[in-house]
Amino acid sequence: MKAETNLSTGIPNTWCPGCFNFSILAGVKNAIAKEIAEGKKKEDFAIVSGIGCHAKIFDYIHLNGINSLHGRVLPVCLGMKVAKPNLSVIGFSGDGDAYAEGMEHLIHMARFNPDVKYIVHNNQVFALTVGQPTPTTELGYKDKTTPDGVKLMPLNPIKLMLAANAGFVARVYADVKQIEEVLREAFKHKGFAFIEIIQPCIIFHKDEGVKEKMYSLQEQGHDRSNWQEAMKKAEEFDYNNAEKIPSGIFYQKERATFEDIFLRYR
Ligand SMILES: Cc1ncc(C[n+]2csc(CCOP(=O)(O)OP(=O)(O)O)c2C)c(N)n1
Repeated sequence: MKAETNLSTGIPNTWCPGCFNFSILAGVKNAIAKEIAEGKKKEDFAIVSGIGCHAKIFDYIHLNGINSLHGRVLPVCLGMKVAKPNLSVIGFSGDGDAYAEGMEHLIHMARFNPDVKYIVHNNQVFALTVGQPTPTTELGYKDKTTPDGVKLMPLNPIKLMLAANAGFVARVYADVKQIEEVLREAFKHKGFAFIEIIQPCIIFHKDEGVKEKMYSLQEQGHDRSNWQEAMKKAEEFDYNNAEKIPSGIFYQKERATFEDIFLRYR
């Protein structure tokens, strides 16, 4: 509890009251506080955010880092790892940030495999700029920019990350406990960890039954070392409607990291 308190900045919070970003903040702080209680120091961590509602998380966690540009979270994370390979680097993006502007970085980071933990707050809209559709917005979603509704199939980032050879691929709901648990697992994983958080936006993209449809892969005995099974599970939710939505760790396998390959002779 004390360690968690130490992670607070005291900066007034400007998220909407009731925003699920509060749950993400609490889950992340709990996970980091536990790492600190087990011997890590605050100075061992660095955080990076992009631009958007999610990115304000940077202001509310008392750790070193860089509030970077829209879509450029991952190259900044990689730069940090190159400069200081022992830093525990956590990146935060929105779905617009990660899957639109920053998409090329995401694919290559999964391939490069630096030991970076990457959290995507997926509310299926560009929230800060008032609700335009992103690459994961469902068919038919309407806003002022898209009055006839979205006509393009959403991207499935879990499938994309699996195809790009990411070594740790997870999805959880914006629930404090789930976030804490999956981030703790990600910290144990040596390599790039992709964690998508399904985060309702209480203004532009409400939950609409998503939480009830989610079930735990781990409780169902899913074999996270099986890539084909992970792909099958990823297909259960295409970001439109679904009967049930898998959550937890889809896939995990360690391999040489970017640092192992390129920074060995330092
Ligand atoms: C290079 C660049 N392009 C566009 C913008 C405008 N912009 C600011 S926030 C934002 C939306 C962010 O959406 P998302 O990443 O999904 O985060 P959310 O606000 O939903 O948390 C956009 C498009 C910008 N700041 N910089």
